[in-house]
Amino acid sequence: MSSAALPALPADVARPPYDRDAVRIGIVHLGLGAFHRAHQAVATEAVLAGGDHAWGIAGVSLRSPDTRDALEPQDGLYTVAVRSGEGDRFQVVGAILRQLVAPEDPEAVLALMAAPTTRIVSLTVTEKGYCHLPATGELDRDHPDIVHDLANPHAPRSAPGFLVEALHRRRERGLPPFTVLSCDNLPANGETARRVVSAFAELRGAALGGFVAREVPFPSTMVDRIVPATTDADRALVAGALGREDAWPVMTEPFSQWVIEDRFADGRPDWTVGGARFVADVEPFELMKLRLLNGSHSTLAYLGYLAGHETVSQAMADEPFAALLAGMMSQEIAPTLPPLFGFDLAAYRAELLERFRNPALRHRTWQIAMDGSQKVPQRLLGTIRDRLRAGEPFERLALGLAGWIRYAGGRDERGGTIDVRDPMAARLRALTDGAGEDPARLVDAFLTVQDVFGDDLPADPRFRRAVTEALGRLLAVGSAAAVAERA
Ligand code: CS2
Repeated sequence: MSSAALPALPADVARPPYDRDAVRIGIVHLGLGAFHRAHQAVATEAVLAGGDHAWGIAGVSLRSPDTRDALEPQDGLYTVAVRSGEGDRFQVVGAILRQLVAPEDPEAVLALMAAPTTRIVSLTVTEKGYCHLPATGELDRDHPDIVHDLANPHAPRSAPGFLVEALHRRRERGLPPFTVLSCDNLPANGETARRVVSAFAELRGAALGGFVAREVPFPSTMVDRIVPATTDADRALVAGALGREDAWPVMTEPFSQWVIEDRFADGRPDWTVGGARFVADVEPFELMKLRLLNGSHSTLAYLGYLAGHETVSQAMADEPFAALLAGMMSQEIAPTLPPLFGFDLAAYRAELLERFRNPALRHRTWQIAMDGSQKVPQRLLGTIRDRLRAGEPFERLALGLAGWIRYAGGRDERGGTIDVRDPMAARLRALTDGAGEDPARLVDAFLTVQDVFGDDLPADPRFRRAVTEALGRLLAVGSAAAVAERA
């Protein structure tokens, strides 16, 4: 794949219809992963195709050079493969004009973020990239990257560290701030970003803290598109369809949704041409998506993995799993959601189940199971809190949560080791190791983790009872049977 190869691609492969040399970089994106490339970059591609050339993207990887190493030799071009039971569509995207690797050259990243032409800094750094305490959303001041960035403000490692140093430089130079656009799956993601960034700025000095609090907009967004990690089989599929190698294509579904609060410091692209929607308040959309989609996804990931299902669509083909999810959505989650005017929630739920069934995507349960400590609070615990407040049952949600506890113990149902990826993995493992196979002791041990559960849930006997009972069933009969009991 390269610019020179574009004219020779098969006719049905979409490609940039604009002159890439005429595009200026207006957006710096932190977190150059597959999700960004299949979501915001595709919407931005539509803006560029529409003739507004002020919004090219410079993509920054905060850790690994892998994406840059794959894309740079391809002139930043890559393929988006949209897959479903109906067939595949391919689009080569040109919106990402530069690729940077922050640890190699933090100064280059800061210089670009502080450039007058940069008007938006967007983020997909995953939940843990915010360096916050998941239970409260506050900056984790003891986080090693935060400690590092406070001592070395000119060579930061964390997203808050980069944002604050770049904003500091803009302020010194009398430039307007950029808009910080969080595109991560966090509740009130803009507000979460604002809290950690302004707390970090405040630690660097009251004047900088005040500037961030007063001048920098942090609109919230709801992002939705399923993007499983790319495999070698996917690369082979794309090479076959394009007649060229693409070192790192991204695989996704037809569905895509992006809802954005319309609060920008210095202009923005008209992402509506790429299907986005601008609203005054994103929160109801975010809650709906995080609770219905991600809450179900995580439930399916833990329970499905334990039952031996490798992918989401395999788990969905196991009827009790699909029934558990349908019941959880309609009876336990939907009643907690604020009404969204003109929105058909039942149709949305049905569509979600169809999306999870997509037979053309191989979305591994193990991938979704990652980083549970960072995901569970907004995906399951908020919903459970609302159910407790309303005095209503939540046994399916409790089973999903028990699935996480069982999974985090690191042993599957056949005694094999689970490769648990989570910033708290060692801590959680130690808790479960001490508690053996006794559900009550396991739950007691887990509920000491206030960073995840807060102090309210551990103090609620109804919560403790429901989770202990669910975990008891998981341990006694295994995941498949426990799911069938509650389906
Ligand atoms: C998934 C999400 O990996 C995960 O945790 O639940 O990435 C999910 O696919 C997206 O949020 C869909 O928009």
